[in-house]
Amino acid sequence: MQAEELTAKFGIADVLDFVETEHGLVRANISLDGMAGELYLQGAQVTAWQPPGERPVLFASPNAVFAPGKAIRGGIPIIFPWFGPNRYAAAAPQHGFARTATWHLDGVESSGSASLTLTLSLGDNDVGSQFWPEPFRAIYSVTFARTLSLRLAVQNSSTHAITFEEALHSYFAVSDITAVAISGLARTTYIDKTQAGRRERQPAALVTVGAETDRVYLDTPARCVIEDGGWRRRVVVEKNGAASTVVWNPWAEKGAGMADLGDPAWRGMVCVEAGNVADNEVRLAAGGEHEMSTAISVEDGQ
Ligand code: TA6
Repeated sequence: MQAEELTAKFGIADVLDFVETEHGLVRANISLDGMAGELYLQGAQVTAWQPPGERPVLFASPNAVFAPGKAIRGGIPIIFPWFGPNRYAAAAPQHGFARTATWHLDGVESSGSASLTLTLSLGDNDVGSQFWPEPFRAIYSVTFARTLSLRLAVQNSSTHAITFEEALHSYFAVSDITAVAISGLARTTYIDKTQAGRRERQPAALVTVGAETDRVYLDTPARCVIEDGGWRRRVVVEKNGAASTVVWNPWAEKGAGMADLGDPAWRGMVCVEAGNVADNEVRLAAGGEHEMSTAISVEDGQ
């Protein structure tokens, strides 16, 4: 559906409208009681969320590419149905097909000035992936409010069990990556992707970043808090149905080498992702439904 049709069908004056960008992507603009948000139908990707009186909470790369079929660098890409490179098909796109597919907007629910929920879906008919030819339906609901709430449900429409990985690959804006500490991962095991997947133990209570960091923390359903000493704020990431937590920053060399990120943009982001990855991948019975959700909120820091 085109932007005008979507605005006619779902638009709410001064709260929600849809635009088509110069590159042909459709974006929803949300404005609610001083809270601002954005979501692209491509990837059902939230690219902005800013509660009233707060700095932007989500990082959007100044060099991001907004083009059909291209992953957008920033916001909250949906990673599904595989995380990273596909273990069984080297030719498959990194991080699955959900983030570059165009999702359907199925519904909008508004509760006055308090919150606005968009519900989107994607099915096997929309993607027809040779790399993951499973009959499925994914339903994603995003609630923009003082808290940003995201819920991804996956339905197995086949007569056999399916297996998949998933993540809400959230990019958080930070004052500087060296001023950040992440709690909620102490004494857990992580897969270190900078060390060929070696498994390590997280010793310290707080995760800090002083070099390229690319870790899949296993069996970590607890909430995480990103303490930003520079902006004196805490970003709280609650998780449900998500057993893994991914922490990523490419650091200087890789960051500068990424055309859609660059230097010094890499300093202003940290990914803390709720997901089910590697050992925590989801095995879903025939006809079953799996749900994962995350809620992001901001508190004043020390
Ligand atoms: O979530 C961390 C990670 O898997 C890293 O390995 C890094 O590749 C990052 O995702 C970004 O991936 P992308 O395909 O968006 O460049």
